[in-house]
Amino acid sequence: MSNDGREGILVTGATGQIGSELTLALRERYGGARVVAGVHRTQPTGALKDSGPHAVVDLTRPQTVVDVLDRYGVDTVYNMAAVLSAVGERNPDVAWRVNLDGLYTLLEIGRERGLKRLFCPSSIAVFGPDTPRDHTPQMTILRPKTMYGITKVAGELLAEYYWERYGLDVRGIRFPGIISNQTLPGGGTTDYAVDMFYRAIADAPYTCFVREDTVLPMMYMPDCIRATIMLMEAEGEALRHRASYNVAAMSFAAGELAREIRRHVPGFQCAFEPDHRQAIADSWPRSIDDAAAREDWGWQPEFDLAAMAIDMLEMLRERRKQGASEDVLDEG
Ligand code: AKB
Repeated sequence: MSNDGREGILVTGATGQIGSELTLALRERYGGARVVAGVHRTQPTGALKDSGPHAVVDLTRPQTVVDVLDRYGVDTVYNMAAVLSAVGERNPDVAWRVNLDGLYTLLEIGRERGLKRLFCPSSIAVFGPDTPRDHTPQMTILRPKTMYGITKVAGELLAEYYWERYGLDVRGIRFPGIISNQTLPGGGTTDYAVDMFYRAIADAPYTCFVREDTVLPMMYMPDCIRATIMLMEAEGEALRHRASYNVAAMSFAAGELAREIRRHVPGFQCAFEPDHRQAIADSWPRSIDDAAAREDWGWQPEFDLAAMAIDMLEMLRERRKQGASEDVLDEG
């Protein structure tokens, strides 16, 4: 497979929670002009707009993808467009179309046009209530109960099929809940972990939508970006899995996070009123065994709960001081 001198990179979902920071990190690493922010409904602003090109990419209209690949000589795609678990339960049809039909479109285009590499994130949502919940193994039962999880299991299998049948180099990670201070997540079950910080920093109380004793695997955004780039740059021969690597960084109960935040924001008040998302959280692992990622491509997280909380609060305080996104920081 030749890439004909192409070296452009496209990030779909580039204005989303992971996509926005990944695009900036890739531009920093490979040069701004090489990395195209693929946007759909939301236009890029600030650094995302100023540091490199952006273009409309709508995975339901394959020609928009092909046009961008041609125009920017793209040979590598990071597919960060996704409908997450909670929104996916409200709109299962949209979750299917975006997560699975969208992936299928990219895989087909990737095969036809000889893409060098394609990153397709998966999630701990591939696991379900029949999966062992502690130190969940790499190879285990995948019987999720959410449409989001179903699309992710099917996506992992599709990716593997395209690798084995067509040699398309598809790679992916089963992300835990991602905690970040730049772009808010949208519609996930693990969003409470981010919301809690934003409320604390605004001196506002928070009502958490899962029980205090709910333990889920989480990861701080810098680790998420580092893991993604590490896997994409890893030697292919070392990879025993394709689009399904377990990765872990930290696991904590929702109540533990509230207590950790309170160590730095003493007056922070957090109540716990579980809603429909509790059932989703209860069907996911409490902790993840990521030995395969550590062995195959040297994965090692840098942030635990204490280090992440300090950095999150520092970054959010800094942004608040600069008056940036006051409206977002104050959002209830
Ligand atoms: C969600 O909560 O849906 C996501 C995920 C774990 O994939 N953050």
